[in-house]
Amino acid sequence: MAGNRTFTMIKPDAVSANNIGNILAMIEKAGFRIRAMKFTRLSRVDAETFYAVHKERPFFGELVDYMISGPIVAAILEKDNAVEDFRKLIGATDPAEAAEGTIRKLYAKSKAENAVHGSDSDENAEIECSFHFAGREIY
Ligand code: FUP
Repeated sequence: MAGNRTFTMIKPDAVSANNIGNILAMIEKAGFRIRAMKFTRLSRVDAETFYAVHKERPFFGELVDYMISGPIVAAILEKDNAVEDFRKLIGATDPAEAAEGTIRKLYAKSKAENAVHGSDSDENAEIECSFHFAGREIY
């Protein structure tokens, strides 16, 4: 059975473009409830750990540099079928390929600076929620 939680980050490009409110509005309008949220900035070690699965990819260095270039918003979202429904709401990794009406189509600048993160499986959602909110109360 699909889980009901996913993890998101509003990435540095969307924060610096003043799109936190617009993106959160789309998330709430799509039926997700925000269960935890923080405005923060990743350290280099945080970003390298979070994206460790991509460490052999050619874009890893740029990805880490970008993710620590400014503050982000991290949040735990709840909804039935959360992971899959959130991936649909954010759209394809590359905004040029993202469907109309998706968050990335509207707000992402490029494949690298693509506005939002969404967990890609229930297992990773659990790991990513813990990475950012371990030990914190979830309301
Ligand atoms: P997604 O799950 O849609 O966020 O995409 P991936 O897990 O494939 O990639 C993780 C992040 O790496 C993306 F958000 C952006 C970055 N990336 C690049 O910078 N270049 C690429 O070619 C692919 C991904």
